[in-house]
Amino acid sequence: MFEKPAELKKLFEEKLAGVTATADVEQLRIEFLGKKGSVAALMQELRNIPNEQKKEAGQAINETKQFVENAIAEKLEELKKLEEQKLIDACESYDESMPTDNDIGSYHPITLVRREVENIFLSMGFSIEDYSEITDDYNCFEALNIPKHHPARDMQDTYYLSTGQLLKTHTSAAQNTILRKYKSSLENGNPIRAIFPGRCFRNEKIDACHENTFFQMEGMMVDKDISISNLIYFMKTMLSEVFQRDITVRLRPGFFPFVEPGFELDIQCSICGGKGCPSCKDSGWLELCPCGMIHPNVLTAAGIDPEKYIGFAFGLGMTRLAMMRYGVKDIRVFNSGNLKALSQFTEKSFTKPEESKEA
Ligand code: FA5
Repeated sequence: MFEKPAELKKLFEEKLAGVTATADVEQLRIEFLGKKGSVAALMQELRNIPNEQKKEAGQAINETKQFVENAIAEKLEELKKLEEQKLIDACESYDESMPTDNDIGSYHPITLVRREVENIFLSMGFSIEDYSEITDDYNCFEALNIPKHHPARDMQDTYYLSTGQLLKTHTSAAQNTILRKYKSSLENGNPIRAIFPGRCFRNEKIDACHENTFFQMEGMMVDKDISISNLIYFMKTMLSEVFQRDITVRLRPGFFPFVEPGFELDIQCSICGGKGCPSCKDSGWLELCPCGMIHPNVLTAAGIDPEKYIGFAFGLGMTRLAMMRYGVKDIRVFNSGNLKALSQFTEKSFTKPEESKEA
């Protein structure tokens, strides 16, 4: 009877029980499953085993190998969850009732997050654009391939002024203006790379993750050879820079008349770690950054030839990003004017971008 697989399994179990960090799991994997690891060494020993025992010994080694593989995968999963929870708990350091010794005032958390995201996109060659909060039906809807009576308008009812103008419901309202601004530069061979943060307004039923006044940041890139891979790359880079760790996101199909194809990019709720809570409406996920490839009609509306040019656009929910970034459970805190709560966020994690204008 070839005892070594059972002995190896026992040794592995003892070592695994002492592992408390994901990095150590990798060490253990190399030790047991690596090319020069214990399981491979056991395989080598098969050569010296009498032929009639080879089959049984081979099976025992394979079973041990399988056991080690499964146990490592399970342990990794378990430790990842624990480590994530630790980060979440650390991010929950904000306490509304804490006294503040801040006599000189502080930046609003949305300003802090906005600057962080601006810095990230500046470093990737994007320009920062400004756009009015008051716009008109054409820019907010028509130029975005949302004609009158289109059902997509129902989701974005807003406040209308007596002039017929309206408060913008999304930062996409600036797309046509920005595309026109850079059209000739594009035709001279310079890709359009722009972000435009701004305040949006909607007739909204308010709850822990919906406000009637909130911030978004739109982004667009247009050139001759842009693909969905470019879009995903920029989204991933931005999120991992903001959170300084890998973030669990999911991409699913989403319909927006101004992109084709369109996606919903959701982020796992960092308040509950994906278990479900009021901040994410018990789903474990928060819609954060819808995106997609710019619809040809939108390019045409801006005088850009969709046969020659292609691009992506995204609409980042900045207020929700601030919730996730700082562990704020209720979106209403941001517009509350409660200085005790709002002055607890510090600016230590950003530097002011030169091109950015103060809100
Ligand atoms: C839009 O506003 C699209 N303009 C986004 C877009 C841009 C799609 C470019 C494709 C290409 P939506 O209504 O889902 O989509 O809002 C975008 C994000 O803004 C949401 O994911 C969410 O993070 C945030 N948001 C929307 N409504 C609210 C609200 N009432 N309160 C707080 N955040 C909100």
